[in-house]
Amino acid sequence: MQGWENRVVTDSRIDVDAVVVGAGFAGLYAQYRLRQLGLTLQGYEAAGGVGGTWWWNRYPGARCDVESMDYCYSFSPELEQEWTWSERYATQPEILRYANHVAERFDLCRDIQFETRVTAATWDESAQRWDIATDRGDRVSAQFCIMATGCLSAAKEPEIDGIDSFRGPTFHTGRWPHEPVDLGGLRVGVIGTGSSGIQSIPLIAREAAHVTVFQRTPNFTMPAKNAPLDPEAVKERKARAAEIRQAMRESRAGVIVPMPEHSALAVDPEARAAKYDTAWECGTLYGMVAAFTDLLVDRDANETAAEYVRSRIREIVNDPEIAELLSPRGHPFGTKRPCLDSDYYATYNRDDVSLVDVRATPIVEITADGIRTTDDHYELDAIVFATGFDAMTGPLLGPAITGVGGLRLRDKWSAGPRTYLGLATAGFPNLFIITGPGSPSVLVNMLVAIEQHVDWVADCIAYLREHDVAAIDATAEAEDAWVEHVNQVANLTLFPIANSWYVGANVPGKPRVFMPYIGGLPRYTDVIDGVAADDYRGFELVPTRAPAPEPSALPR
Ligand code: N01
Repeated sequence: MQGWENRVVTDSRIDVDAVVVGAGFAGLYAQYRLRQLGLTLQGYEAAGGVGGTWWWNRYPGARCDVESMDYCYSFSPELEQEWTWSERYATQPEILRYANHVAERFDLCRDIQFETRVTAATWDESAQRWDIATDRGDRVSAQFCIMATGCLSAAKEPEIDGIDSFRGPTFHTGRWPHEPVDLGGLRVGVIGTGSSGIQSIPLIAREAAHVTVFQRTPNFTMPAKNAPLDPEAVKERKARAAEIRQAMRESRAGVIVPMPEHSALAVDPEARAAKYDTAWECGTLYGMVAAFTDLLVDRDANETAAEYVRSRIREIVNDPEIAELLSPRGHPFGTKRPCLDSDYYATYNRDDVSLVDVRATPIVEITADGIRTTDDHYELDAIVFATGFDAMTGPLLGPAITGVGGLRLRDKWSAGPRTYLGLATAGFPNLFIITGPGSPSVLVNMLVAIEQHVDWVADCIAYLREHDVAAIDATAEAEDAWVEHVNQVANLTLFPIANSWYVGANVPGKPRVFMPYIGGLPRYTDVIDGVAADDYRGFELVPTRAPAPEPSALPR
């Protein structure tokens, strides 16, 4: 638990203007903005402190792959000036220190109850309010419910027989213990080669006696080129902070990336290779993707980038067979989220690291002392599950959310998430989602997306209060049109082809829907700002009822 004094609610029901679920970057900023409006608030957070994803993901090597000076709040120029990041890509402990600093500096925890999970939210039609319950027995009535629950916060263990029979310790990267974990001298198995696996494997390899990586799908990863920040560059950047922040908000992905001019197929092979060399060396997530105009929409153009990465893998990895196993061939470059790494491919040159292709020889079971595939049994002392998350919808469908007429969100979304603008879902009035499905969210710098959403929601609530509106609900027509638009834009790209968490492919039984909005921030900003300017077009606004007259004032 943090040292702050929290408001602990007893089992009697309390009334507040808004409940904010989550105390990650979205929840903290929501506390800040809504308090500014004079709202009474109750926050709930399942973790023991602030920071959201950075509170939970403490695995070795965890760091952000958006540059630290871009991956932080912009709402307070003073905060931006006083905080100085130490590295180009901040580590998890440094980001968590930042979250704690912000919380303390703006006194954001005074209305947050930690170690408390919201279990249910039920719309009370007669009161036009949400009735919210927690796993600690709290009951709260709130006019607004803000779901700041994150996109990648529902950790997912793999469905493997015998998972509970393993005698040694097991860890999930998204639920890493808070006490130090000593893997020294152990034979460690790692399942999963997404961002979490790719970041942690090189560090685990340095510590463990032997690492066996169980890879189902190789991913594209590029060198992060991480380094300490140059104090002069930091000074210069701070001097131009306002201008840069504005440019980030107006950019396609919430970070400033030089926009490409040419098709990958319109330049000769030498020019193309030179462009990819520069992108590879620049050490950013977006460099390669933005090298040419058509990498994410044209299969042949994409293949040039994919083959370039494979050629780099062959250069780095000594054993040609291992290099080939590490080379992604089943999905276009960039359509599963690419990664940034430090020494990932080179780690496979170590004698104490082995790679098992579990696409060719699937895992059959976890035994008391290891992992059995169709081909072999691997003896292990510890297992790390770097198996990802039930992304985007998982955190929203965890609590039982029930809207108008008893409609359950789980039923409404049984064929995939349906939202209006990624901010609201029809039939669930006054429920706002921060960076929800149908918004750019995970495709852009999350901090930019979070500030945009919280600002939009806060402005909306201010409008409702000014205009005596009790409830706001997306109309089914506006929602249908938005969902269709989100799908149409996604289908213009190569993204839906890949079995990624963007389409829910990593969760058995999850409906296959491309969840984020891929139209880019500028287009999205125009839409949501236009909706607000047009008195919340596409929403139905229910006026506050006049209070019931006093009995003495009733006509006799
Ligand atoms: O999860 P993932 P993650 N048997 O879903 C494999 C963000 N993030 O935690 O691809 C065998 O990407 C699975 O295989 P497959 C970032 O947005 C950011 O790594 O489904 N393997 C895959 O290889 C990222 O994209 C940062 O075939 C199994 C892996 O597990 C997102 O979080 C750092 C399996 C899961 O990869 C998620 O990343 C970390 C099974 N039964 C995360 N089940 C940074 O900012 C799953 N897999 C740097």
